[in-house]
Amino acid sequence: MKLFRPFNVVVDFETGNLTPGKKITRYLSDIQHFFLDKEKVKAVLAKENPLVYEVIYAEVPEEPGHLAHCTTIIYPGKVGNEFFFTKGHLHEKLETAEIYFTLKGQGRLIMASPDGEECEVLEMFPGSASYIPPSWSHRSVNVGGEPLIFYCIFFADAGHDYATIDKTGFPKVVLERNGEVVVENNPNW
Ligand code: M6P
Ligand code: ZN
Repeated sequence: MKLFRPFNVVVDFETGNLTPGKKITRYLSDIQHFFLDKEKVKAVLAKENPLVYEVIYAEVPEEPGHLAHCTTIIYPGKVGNEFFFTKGHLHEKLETAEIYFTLKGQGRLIMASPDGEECEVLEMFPGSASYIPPSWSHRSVNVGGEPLIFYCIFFADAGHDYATIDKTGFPKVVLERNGEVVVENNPNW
């Protein structure tokens, strides 16, 4: 039997950098269709295309038995009064759970059942370890003025299903109203 060799990666709690790792970047143009205020999105994109978040993955085989892990850095920002967030996804293997451990910043983790009938929102803060049970879609939102940085562990063969979220979005949205962070029903749901 060929053994996979143990290895370390190093996570910088301040910057979220994970080394060695493979980085993916998502800009506002990649997630523009999710934001509520279409006019505001257009206005921002006419001037610039801000980096919304980065994910840095440890290189692990996408095979049963392996645990994938990565850091995510969501930059602070809003479109209108709606905070920056990740695309969000279900796992192709619905029966797989995930854990998000927050290192820095303040966030909200929106989770929904596949049909969106159930929705829960957890706070993310340094030291919070959020459990995403099997079958729940998940999107994270930076509600603070600094980067939101968290470390994630999931089954390496879980897969990302974006198609469902692309069609429906999430049942809840996270907005700023009078300087407060509020969670509201998605009017387009
Ligand atoms: C977390 C994990 C990753 C995911 C990333 C960004 O780090 O859940 O698997 O890729 O968030 O989220 P998304 O893929 O929805 O853009
Ligand atoms: Zn996931």
